[in-house]
Amino acid sequence: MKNYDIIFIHPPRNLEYLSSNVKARSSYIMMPMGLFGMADLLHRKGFNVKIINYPLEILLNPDFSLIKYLTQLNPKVVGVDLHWVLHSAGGLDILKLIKHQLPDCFTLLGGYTATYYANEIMENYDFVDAIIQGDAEEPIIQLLRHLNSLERVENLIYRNSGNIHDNGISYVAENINNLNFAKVRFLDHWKEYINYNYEIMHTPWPVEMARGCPFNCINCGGGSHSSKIINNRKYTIFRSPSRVVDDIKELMEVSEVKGVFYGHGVYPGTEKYFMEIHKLLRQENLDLHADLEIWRLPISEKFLYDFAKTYNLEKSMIWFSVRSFSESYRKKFNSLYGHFDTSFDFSNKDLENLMDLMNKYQIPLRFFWDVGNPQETGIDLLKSFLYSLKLLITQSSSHSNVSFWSEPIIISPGCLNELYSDYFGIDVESKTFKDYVRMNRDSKMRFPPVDVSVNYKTNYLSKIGMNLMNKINAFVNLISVLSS
Ligand code: B12
Repeated sequence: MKNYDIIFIHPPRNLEYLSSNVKARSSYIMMPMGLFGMADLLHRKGFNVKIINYPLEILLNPDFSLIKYLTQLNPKVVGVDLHWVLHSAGGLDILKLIKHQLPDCFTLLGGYTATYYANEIMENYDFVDAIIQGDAEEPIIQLLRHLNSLERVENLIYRNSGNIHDNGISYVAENINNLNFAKVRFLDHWKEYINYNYEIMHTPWPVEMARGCPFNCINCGGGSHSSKIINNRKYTIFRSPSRVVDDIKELMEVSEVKGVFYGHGVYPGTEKYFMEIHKLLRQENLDLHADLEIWRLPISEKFLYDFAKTYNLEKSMIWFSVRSFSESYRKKFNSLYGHFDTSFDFSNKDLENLMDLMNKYQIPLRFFWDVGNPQETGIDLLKSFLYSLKLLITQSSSHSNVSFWSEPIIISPGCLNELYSDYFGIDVESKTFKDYVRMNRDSKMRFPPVDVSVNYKTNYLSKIGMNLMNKINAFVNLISVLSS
């Protein structure tokens, strides 16, 4: 008799360097928020479910034995998230170990990366029994009900008598209001997870707002075009403001959580949506801080005033990906690729207006900038760097709340840059899933950009040049963060 219907296991980046670097950001202790939604849904449908965060368990007890623990729990299905490609080596190794030691366990993968590379994974790793592709809420219920008739499970690709069968992606979630993302108790050691996630990732608790995205940022594997290709999603859906606030309230009641990271950005089309959330939060009188990304300018003064009125600003942060501080480069990008990706369509004057408003309402603002955008030359990088220095000097002398951050770009599976790399003048090193596995297995999981490298070169920039520039920019970032 099996005790658990399903155990979800969150993998680290790799197992090789885990014990020495488990507390490093790039061991990737953070789990996809969808796991909480699925665990709660399955519980409500009568299934016995639990989540184990493997890097967290090793952090708490270096002698933790997953196999011993699973033997006690005796699950029918073990589901590993392969959402972020950075978990590819760790995810595979955990499933391999489980299949080897507990051959009766049905081994499952899911998430964006597992979906994008589903065929390659099923062909090359026979210890993976199946993958749920795309949105997984309904398919995972179907899987637990029909483990002996897998042809009835939507979105599933699986093995049958040595052959691989793909049921195709027919389930695309249309209503996510029935999901809860605050049911932390399904995770072993959830209190420790909340604390370490904040301490290691510097990210408050993520809240689901939406599925999909209306934009096409060229490096994003979750944009409009990519979502169609990967998950068969043709439009963006939102949770109702009151359901988002229900989750936040519940989280604050059951845990010490005082901050959230909104999983969808603000842009002219979502200002009203966020302001409805803010109104409900103010009615509840919650002492909350929030991280929010601007996905497109302009953002109105009315919205920023509303944000400032709602949150504890000391720990809140609004992020904006400027990508490049060089105005002339952004113009060049816009003229070449603006019909796909409108994120470069703003002037330095727009940036200055944004900083003025942020300073007016004392909202901390962090710019995210990149090295290695398409058709970006050494001169473009220099201009971007010089503008960042100018900002650093002017902002720190006026004691403003503006800072910068950047990380080496790792091309996301299924993003425009990867799908149409020739068109963007990019030569991606990781062409297959196997390449990503190798890259992640080799990572010593130290602080980026120390051992995190870009995985491509461009028409104008070499990999070595981009890695060097990322390290130089990291100093500017650090000074800006310390002086903001
Ligand atoms: C919000 C968000 C975040 C938030 C919240 C993350 C979180 N905890 O979930 C923050 C800002 C913290 C974040 C961090 C990162 N993110 Co992010 N993020 C997003 C964003 C904008 C929306 C995601 C979302 O709302 N998902 C909805 C939730 C409910 O879905 P879900 O958690 O994925 O779960 C569903 C499925 O994936 C699947 N599933 C997931 N796990 C499993 C497991 C099993 C067994 C099964 C069957 C199914 C399954 O079923 C779930 C329900 O349908 C997307 C872009 C986009 N528009 O999609 C990028 C995106 C997903 N992120 C991305 C990346 C790269 C990252 C980082 C690695 C960036 C970095 N270098 O640090 C980190 C991850 C850090 C870590 N692991 O420690 C990439 C992933 C590309 C890829 N294939 O690898 C995306 C696509 C953006 C991009 N740049 O391309 N992210």
